[in-house]
Amino acid sequence: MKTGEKCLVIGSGISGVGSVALLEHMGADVVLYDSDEKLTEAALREKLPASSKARCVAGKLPEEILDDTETVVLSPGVPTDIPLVNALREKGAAVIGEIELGYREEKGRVAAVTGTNGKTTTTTLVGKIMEAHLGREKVFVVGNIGNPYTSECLKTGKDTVTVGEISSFQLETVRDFHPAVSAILNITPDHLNRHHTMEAYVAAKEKIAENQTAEDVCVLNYENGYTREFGERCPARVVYFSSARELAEGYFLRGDKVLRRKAGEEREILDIHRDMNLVGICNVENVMAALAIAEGMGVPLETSLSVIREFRAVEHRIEFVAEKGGVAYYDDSKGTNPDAAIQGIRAMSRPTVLIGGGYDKESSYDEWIESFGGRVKWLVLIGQTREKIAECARAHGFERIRFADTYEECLRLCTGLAEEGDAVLLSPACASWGMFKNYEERGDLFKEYVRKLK
Ligand code: UMA
Repeated sequence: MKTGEKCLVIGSGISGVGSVALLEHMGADVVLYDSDEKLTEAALREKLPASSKARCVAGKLPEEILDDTETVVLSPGVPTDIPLVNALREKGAAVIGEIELGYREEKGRVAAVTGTNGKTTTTTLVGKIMEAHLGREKVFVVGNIGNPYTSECLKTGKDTVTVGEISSFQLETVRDFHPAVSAILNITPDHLNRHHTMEAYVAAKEKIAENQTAEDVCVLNYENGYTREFGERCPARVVYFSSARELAEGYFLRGDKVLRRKAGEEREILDIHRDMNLVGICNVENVMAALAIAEGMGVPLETSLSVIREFRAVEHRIEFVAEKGGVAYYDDSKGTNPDAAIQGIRAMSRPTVLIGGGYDKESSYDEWIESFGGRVKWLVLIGQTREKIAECARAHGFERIRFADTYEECLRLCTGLAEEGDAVLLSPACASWGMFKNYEERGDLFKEYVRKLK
């Protein structure tokens, strides 16, 4: 980046704020822009450090900025095909994302994890394994997990490792991003309102490996059609994992044991009950992926195993909250799409009162409803998607549905419906946007409510 380069950062969330600081450090002339008309110039300025000289613009972007901009840095939540971004592209501006910008200052090695579900658990676990291997000060865990890459990249050095949780929104705008080890955990329909087609969503996920070579590693799920097929044309050396069959090469499950086959040699790695504290087959897959990523990063197996044995559920991911009045409460607020929510239901061993509904990502709910089996006894619905889900549930013969207008009412309703020996599961199959700031806020309120119950 040349000194004085005219850069436009779109979005004033944590990615935008991180990008402005990094660009100013690089000597760029920066404009921070947010299209939210409710925001003001002063509100944007408040988000930046006092020393920042960035110009702040909210609402409509003046024409002269559009003409002057040389590089645009998009926050993940900004669609790449909106008229503003298209206009900037047509005027010759280079369009990159926040991850790409952070990567330009990366000096160490990178392990990057994507996938529709399991990203946060796997990224957190890999981060902890890398910390056990290298020491905490040598590891940075960044990306969709809630920590912008641009806020950490300047701290990297030759001997550091960055572990990134990278969403499809973030992958759309990478160019030179080149992890030593990448992983695509699974791909199932999600975010179709943003990517429009499944093909575009899959293509975004595959970009995680686009700059990799045969010297790099890409960890893929053999049991997902998209990722298995990608393995046949992936530029990196592929390591597969499978929870459903024995593989000639890779990590797989046999009974309760995870095994590794490599160059014809077979080794038992762990027992999923004795050595893991996480529940559900999805977590066995996440652990296998983490083992493969850590191996790719050169971590001795014993180090990975000692971390896995201690590792507990990530917050808001099928997290046990408390047992009150004989009812077990689970927070799976991170179940923000039907596939993730299916994993939540599968992990339940008690009759379950399920909380569903939220922001409409144009998902289809059929498979989620079909996964209820006999487990879900009541479905309590809230948010924008509640009618759509109810209609789908009824079409599948599931009638035990209740509606709530507020979150508070929904939680009270669940407590009333649950009997001793039941579970209440918050696993909405929808994003929280519109009702909450994010899924964390939705999960935190649930946990606060449960903890206050007598
Ligand atoms: N905005 C515009 N123009 C637009 C769209 C948005 O100006 O066209 C503005 C909004 O008014 C808002 C700002 O952009 O002020 C928000 O930017 P953002 O949505 O990119 O949010 P950040 O705070 O920067 O957080 C982002 C990720 N958010 C999204 O992808 C929606 C965070 O992932 C991520 O943790 C963070 O960067 C750091 O990397 C959250 C997420 O929901 C957890 N991710 C999705 C998911 O997991 O399903 C993909």
